[in-house]
Amino acid sequence: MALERTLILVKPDGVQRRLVGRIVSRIEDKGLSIVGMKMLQVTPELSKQHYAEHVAKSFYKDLEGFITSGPVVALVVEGPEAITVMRTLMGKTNSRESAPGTIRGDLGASRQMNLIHGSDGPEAAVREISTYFNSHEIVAAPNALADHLWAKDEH
Ligand code: D4T
Repeated sequence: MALERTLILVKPDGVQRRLVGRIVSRIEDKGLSIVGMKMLQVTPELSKQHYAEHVAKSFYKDLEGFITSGPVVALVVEGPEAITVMRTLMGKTNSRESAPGTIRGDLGASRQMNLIHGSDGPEAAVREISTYFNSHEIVAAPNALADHLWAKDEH
């Protein structure tokens, strides 16, 4: 099973609503490792880079206004199939449709203000991690609990 890294953002709504701790706790509760973490302000330039696939869409202007409206917390999260595990933990993009038990399903009710971003595949993860983090900001952190979280063939 692939050990993966994924780029996670707690979006400005999550920071303003004082949900950073609860969201980070849910990632830790799942057994995933945080190997990078910082707070930053997304600029319009960074937003266009991050949301390159959406720049031409009708909702982009509002999306840029939202993602640049306040600080975000960026994390690099590592674990077996971390990209898919995080997407499942986050829930569907539209928080009104996200299942209870997911971060968006439990804590939000908006499509745009959906609290958290997670890379949607391995290529996006590599690109997004290098967009937000320098290599020296990522810490190699062997998971001492791995043998209690996953079977040998799962990690
Ligand atoms: P991110 O990238 O923020 O984790 O979101 P998703 O991967 O879950 O969803 P996405 O790329 O389809 O959308 C990016 C971002 O745009 C917002 N959005 C989306 C919006 O404001 N209006 C819309 O109509 C859509 C489709 C929500 C997430």
